Amino acid sequence: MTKAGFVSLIGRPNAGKSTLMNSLLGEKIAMVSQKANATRRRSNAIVMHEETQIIFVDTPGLHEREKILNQFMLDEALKAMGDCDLIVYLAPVTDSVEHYEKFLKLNKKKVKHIIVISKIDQVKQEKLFKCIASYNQYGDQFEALIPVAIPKKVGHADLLKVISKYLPESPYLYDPENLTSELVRDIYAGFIREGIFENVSDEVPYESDVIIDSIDEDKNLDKIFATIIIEKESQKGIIIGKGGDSIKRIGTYARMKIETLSGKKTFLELQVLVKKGWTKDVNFLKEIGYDHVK
Ligand SMILES: Nc1nc2c(ncn2[C@@H]2O[C@H](COP(=O)(O)OP(=O)(O)OP(=O)(O)O)[C@@H](O)[C@H]2O)c(=O)[nH]1
Ligand SMILES: [Mg+2]
Repeated sequence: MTKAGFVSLIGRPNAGKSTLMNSLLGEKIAMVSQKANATRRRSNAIVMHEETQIIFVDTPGLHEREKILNQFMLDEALKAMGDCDLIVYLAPVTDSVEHYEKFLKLNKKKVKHIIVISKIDQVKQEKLFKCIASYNQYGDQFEALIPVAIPKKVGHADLLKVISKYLPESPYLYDPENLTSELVRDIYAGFIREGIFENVSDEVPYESDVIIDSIDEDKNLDKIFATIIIEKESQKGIIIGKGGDSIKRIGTYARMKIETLSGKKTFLELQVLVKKGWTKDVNFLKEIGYDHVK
């Protein structure tokens, strides 16, 4: 009998949720950034481990809700928490246990969870032991605690094994050949957003978004046309840069990620659109896919 189920990756911004999902899949499909609040919507990766199909659900980080978009992001995480077979609660080794206590309160349905401690490659062993000890006082709440160093894949095998143990017997829910059920256009939009996050500073990454206008696929070349939306006229100069160098960097960055995933040469054209106050415009947010904004 095979097993299958949904495993939500939950944790604070910057904990490493998207990095972990990509790493377990062995392909980069989710955007990642050194800057917090990178992920805005749920996305998934279908990982096969022996006879178990694990559908990881990446989520936006748990954070205070300030703007409409942040509320949407928090709701995305809460929905994923309540609607899965198992939660992986991810926390960097440097995080205080207080954040875990807050997570326990948010986990109203008391869905079973595993604690994963990330970034252990960045601290001495003594710090890791102290961290583990601080979670051990809640030993009756979680099923397992697994330290990981994601770039070196330390802890990955253990994690997959433990997750498999807690998933229900079930036929596979997706074709095991598939990497994800996400649309290619959403994955590519994420890569362009990552390009913005990694190449532009200040508030611009948080006040911008990406719409894929069209993808023309050919045997040897994919042509992708996309629009970067920004809030203010003054941000246009920042996105475009001197002589267009900034938008060129963003485009090259995203194109390389796209080509790695598709295995094809890609032509990517980016244009910029100023949409004043778009992050507060509920109708516009709905239009571009933030479907349950309020
Ligand atoms: N050294 C090291 N860096 C890590 C590890 N895990 C994640 N990172 C880095 O941490 C940063 C944040 O990673 P993300 O995967 O974007 O974090 P996230 O939890 O998805 O963040 P949000 O989408 O903002 O909620 C990136 O720069 C990663 O490269 C780890 O185990 N070790
Ligand atoms: Mg993320």
